[in-house]
This record gives sequence, structure tokens and C-alpha cells, in this order.
Amino acid sequence: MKNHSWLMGTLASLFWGTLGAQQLYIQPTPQSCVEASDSVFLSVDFHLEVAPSLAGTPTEKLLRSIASPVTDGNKLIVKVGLKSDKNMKKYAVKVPQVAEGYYLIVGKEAVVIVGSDERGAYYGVQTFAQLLAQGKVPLVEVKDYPDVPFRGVVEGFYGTPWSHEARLSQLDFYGRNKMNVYLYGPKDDPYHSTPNWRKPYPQQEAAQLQQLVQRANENNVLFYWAIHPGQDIRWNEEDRDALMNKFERMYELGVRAFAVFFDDISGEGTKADKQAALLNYIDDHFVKVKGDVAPLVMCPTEYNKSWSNVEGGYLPTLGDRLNKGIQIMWTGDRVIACIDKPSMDFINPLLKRNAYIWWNFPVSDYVRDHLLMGPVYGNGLDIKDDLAAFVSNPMEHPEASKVALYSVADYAWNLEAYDSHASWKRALQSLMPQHAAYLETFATHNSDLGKNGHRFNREESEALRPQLEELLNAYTQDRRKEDTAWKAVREECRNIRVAADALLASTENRALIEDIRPWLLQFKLMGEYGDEVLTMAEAELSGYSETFGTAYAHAKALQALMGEVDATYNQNPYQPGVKTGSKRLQPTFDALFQTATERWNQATGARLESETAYMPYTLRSNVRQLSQLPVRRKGRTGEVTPSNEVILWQAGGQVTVELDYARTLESLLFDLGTAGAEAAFRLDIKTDEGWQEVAVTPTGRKTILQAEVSGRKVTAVRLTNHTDAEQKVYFKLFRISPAENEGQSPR
Ligand code: LOG
Repeated sequence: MKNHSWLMGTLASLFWGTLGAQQLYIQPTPQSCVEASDSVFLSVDFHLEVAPSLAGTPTEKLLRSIASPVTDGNKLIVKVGLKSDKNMKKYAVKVPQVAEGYYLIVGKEAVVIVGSDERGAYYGVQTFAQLLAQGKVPLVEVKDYPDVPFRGVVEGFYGTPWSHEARLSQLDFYGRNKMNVYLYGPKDDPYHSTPNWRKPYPQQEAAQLQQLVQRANENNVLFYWAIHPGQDIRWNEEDRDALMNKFERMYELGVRAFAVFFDDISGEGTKADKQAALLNYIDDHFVKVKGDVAPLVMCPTEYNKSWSNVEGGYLPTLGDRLNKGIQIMWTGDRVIACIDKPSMDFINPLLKRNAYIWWNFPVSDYVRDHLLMGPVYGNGLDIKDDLAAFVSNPMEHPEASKVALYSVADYAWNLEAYDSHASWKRALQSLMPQHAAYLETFATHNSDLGKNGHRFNREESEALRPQLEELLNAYTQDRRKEDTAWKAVREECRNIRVAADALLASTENRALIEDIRPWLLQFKLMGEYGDEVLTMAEAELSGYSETFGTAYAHAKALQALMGEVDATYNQNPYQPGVKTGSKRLQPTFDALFQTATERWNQATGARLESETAYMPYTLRSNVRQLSQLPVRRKGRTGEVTPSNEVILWQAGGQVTVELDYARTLESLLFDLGTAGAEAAFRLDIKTDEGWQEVAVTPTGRKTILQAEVSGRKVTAVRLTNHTDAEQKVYFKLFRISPAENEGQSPR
């Protein structure tokens, strides 16, 4: 640890020192910042003295965009340069000896910013920009540098790629938050992956990429263009040249950083020796020849511990053979995992280099009906020396992702000082300064993922949790209204409604509101629903018939409206719909609804419907990656949530879907992602005669298969790997449709 001791004493007060009502903070949290009690007012007019070494750089452009030069004698001098500049000698010792470090001092007469390199100076100016925005600032001395060499974002999710405008805005955001890398790799860009990775981009897309590279440069962000060729690559010269050609085309567009992704593929493309040979070839014949290209980054096929088979030799082969300068990505112990010391201690020795962390948060491409807007927490604060990079894979909602990205930037800059809750609050504040409290109410209740195949979950509604639990227990177990908790929950229901409306109506950050609009609509209904079920429970306790009747009718209507929002917005084919407060609010409110109604029925002989959600399908599986997949229902149809990645399906492994009672089926469709994969599988149905195998035929629609079940009355269906070998397949569709004459199941 370097030079920390002198600042420890001041750590607590530093970023939070107050000036009048305003708090001074620097994002990301600096390594050291010492404040004097004296302060100075920073206007926007200065004498600018930019060192010749920085002429024409993003540093100079940024400085000129935030500060206007004047000649009048009374203005503050702002002096910016590099450690190596002659006239900066006197500051050189104060500049951290780390790439991208900077020294900044604010005095009464002058502000001096000295970078250890150009990007360091740029970050010094970014810090200065933050101080400027505060007006009056204390005299500060900042010595700062990033813990992790590469910090940023990998646009690597499935689903609608970000728009051009959104990407431009992201790049500015990265610059401001001192992130230095953006990897372009949206799975659903056909020119990034199969089928078109060999082809050049059409003109319009090419022009846009060119613009992005430019914008990245202005923000001092390395724009990595990634290719994902593994699904159909052949290990021959023709494909190698096709890839080199594509890179050459991208180079012409201005790209100076390249990546090759081999994730989520099966077959020929997965071979470690071939992958390593290809990467080394690109390194030797492209990167080194060009001379102005950043180190290559590759994403391996075994990109997390749970999928890695060390004896199989895949990772050791990459570690041994890949040229030393090539970076290797890693998502941790699982696809979706937080990164800690043991996870780094496992992977780094295998890779023979520090892993380049691809953190799968706040990506939501496997839980698309949820928003992940809670605090960023769970990563080790003691792993800064183990990381080559820390990049986050976000949601397809670019603005909403900034909540998490802000904190990722904060974390990766200064691990030991990272405070997840404080960072999250600052993120909300920075995105909607005038609506931060509303946004916080929303984000507090929109952070968990719901049940998912990756078994990854986050805290949600944590602050209200004790009251929700107390209230529910007192009511359901002791038939009692717990006043304090009751009041708190009612108040929060009101906050929710107010927040939803205030955000929907606000013009402060439209891009963000557009991202989350369906969830805001749902959120407001959830607030009303919560309020109404409390009224139901109160009326039930006191026997007020009229009040109960009205509240029940309204709660039912709200359930229907929430069902409608869920069935109308965000209708992607994977996890369609809009879920909000799904971890604590909705379950608590549903339980109150159910208990109140059942008691009312008992007391009055009424026969009001008390059930809130009926699920006729249950999934069971001993295939690890499938066992936690949720099943969803649309009308009569039941569908297992599809999965993005390759499923390792052990010999004999099964997935079974049970039905609530024997239903006559109309159809059963499934999709294992590759033609012929079904040969290793066997499909059975369970009728009153027991299990029987059924025939499977292609539908003619891509790799979708149908089972011959029409008219059969079944209680369960089951898919089994009947070979004695593990199968690697996709699980893209599994849909059971009962016949119409089964009647409409309850909502
Ligand atoms: C993919 C990624 C996807 C993410 C979350 C990696 C390296 N690859 O399961 O494209 O967004 O998980 O679903 C992945 O994470 N496959």
C-alpha cells in the first residue's frame, strides 16, 4: 500500500467536508484529498496555462469547454501539464507514480493540475470540472490514481442493442466518471456475431461506429470493437483472413482496440489451442504491426469457474499459449457472480496473468421483466492487485444502467474506500438532482431479479423490510394491527405513488424516464394496491362491511390493471412483462389480500376470490442450469424461461414440467438450438397409464421441434438426455399449450 498513512486521518472528513449547505465530493472517490479550512470561489473565467505537451489532447479540449480564458488581471490561474514537463518539476514528486494518476491543488491564486500521463491530466481536469460545478470550494490538494488499470463497460448483453444516441451519452458519462474502456459487443448485432461477422458494416452503421470512436477518443475512453465468431468459425485460413479483414475495416473506421469473444458457443469454435493460435496470430500480424493498437482482449468459452474443467485443459492452454500481452476475461465463480479474493486466487494462476473481469451486473437479459437499480455491492475490496480490468455488462436500458455504472466506476477507482450505499445515493443524485428522492424510492423497490436460472439475487425494499414483516406477522398470526409498522407502510405506499407520478411527469432526465416508464406505471399501481390491501385488512379487523367491499373491489381492479401492464409493455419473447417490488412489496400485499379475503369469507359466508396468482405448472430438473428456471403462464400456455448460454446436460439428466391436473394438450414445442440435437434426447408424457415416449418432429421453423401430443391428456411432460454422455445444448424454448376446451384458468 502506497502513501496512504498520511491521509488516513483525514479520510473521514475529506469528500464530505461541508461548505455551507453543500457537500464536497469527488467522483470517483479519490485516493487522497486534503482540505484546508479556507476556501475559494471558482467562477468560470481563468487564465489558462496549458502545457505544450497537452496541446490538442482531450485534456485541453475538456478544459477549454469548462473554463473560459480571460486576460483581466484578477482571475485565477489554471495551470495544466504533465509530470515530465519542465515547468512542472516542482510538482513532479507529488504526482502519484501510477498510470493515469494526477496531482491537483487549489490555491487562492492558482489551480495546478499535473498528470502522470495525458489521461491522468484529463482526470485531474475532470475533478476540477466537478469542483467548478460547486462554485465555492475548499482549498484542496488531491493526489489521485485508479486502482484498476481498465475500468468500464462491456455492452455484451442479449436483447436490443443500445441506440447510437444512448452510446454517445454513455461515452460522455464514462469520461466524467473516469472510466477508460468501452467494449462494443452486443450479442444481437449480426455484424458482431454469427451470421455476419465476416461482412463489413453497411454504410450507416459504419458511419455511426466511426462517430462513436471519435466520441470515445474525446472522452479518453478506449473503444474496443469485439467480434464473436465462434458459433460457425472454421479453423482455416479463409476464416482467419475474413476476421483479419473485418478488423482492418474497423481499423479504417478509427478503431484502435480489438476483442474476440468465444462465450456461449459449442462445437468446433470452443477449442482452446485454436483460439489461442488465432489470437496470437492477430497479435503478431495486426496489433504489433500497426503499432497504435491497444492490447487484445479475449473472452474464453469457459469464462467462469462453474463451467471450467481444469483437467480438460482449456484454461491452462490459454494461460500457457496466449501471448503475454493478451488479456483474458472472466465472470467469476459463476456466470453471474460477485468477485472476491478466492475467485481471483483461482483464476489468475491458471491464466498466468491477472484476469480481466467481465462483471455480469446490472445486466438483465435473463430477467428482462425486472430492473436492477439498487446499490452495487458484493465485490471484494481487497482485490485491486489481482485485477487487469473491471468492466460491467449493463442492462439494455442505458440510462437506468447508469445507476450501477456510476458505482462501478467508483469501486474500480478506489476499492478500499468504496461505500456502496453512499455511492448509490450519489449516483441517484447525479442522474436526477432535482428528483433524487423520488428516484431513490423507485430504485429501492426495483433492485432484485426475481427467481432466475443463475440464482443471483439482490436486496430489495431493505429499509422497509422490518415493517413489512412485522405488519404481516401481526396481522396473519395474531390478527392484530401493528400501528407503527402499519403507518410506515402506508406512508411508503404514498411515497411510491408520489414518486411514480413525479418521475413520469418530470422533464429532468427524459432518457431515464423513457427507460423505466412501464415500471413506473406498474409501480404506481403497486402503491395503490398496497394502500388498498391495508384498508381491506383494517376493515376486516373491525368488521366494516362497506369499506371492505369497496377496498376489495378496488384491490381486484388494481390486480387486473397490473396484469394488463404486465401483458402490454416490454413484450420480449424471453421474460415478457413488467415486475416491480417483486421481492417484498408484492408478496406482502398479496398475502394481506389473501388473508383478509379468506377471513372475510369465513366471517360473512361470502365467496370472494382470494387467490392472487395461480400457477398450474411446476418445473423440476436435476440439470443444474435448468433447475431454477421460472415457468411463466400466458392464458393456458405454460413456458419455461429460455436460457442464453450453453447448457451442460449430464447423461440421464431430466427436465420435467408437471401440470396441476390432467389437461388435454394441443401442442408441445421445444428448441435445443442446433439441428439434430434432439437425437440425444427423449420426450415422455405422463398420462393415466404412466410415462410413455412420444415422437418428435421438426416444425420447419428454425430449430423448433414439436412433440406429438395433440389430444393427449397429460399430467406431466419430461425431456431426458438418454445418451451416456454429457450434451451441450441450448434451451431456447419449452412451451406447453393445453387445448381450448380446458377452459380459461384463473388470472
Ligand atoms: C454472456 C453475456 C450475457 C450474460 C448474462 C458472458 C461472458 N456472456 O450466459 O452475453 O449478457 O451471460 O446473461 C452470458 O457473460 N451468457
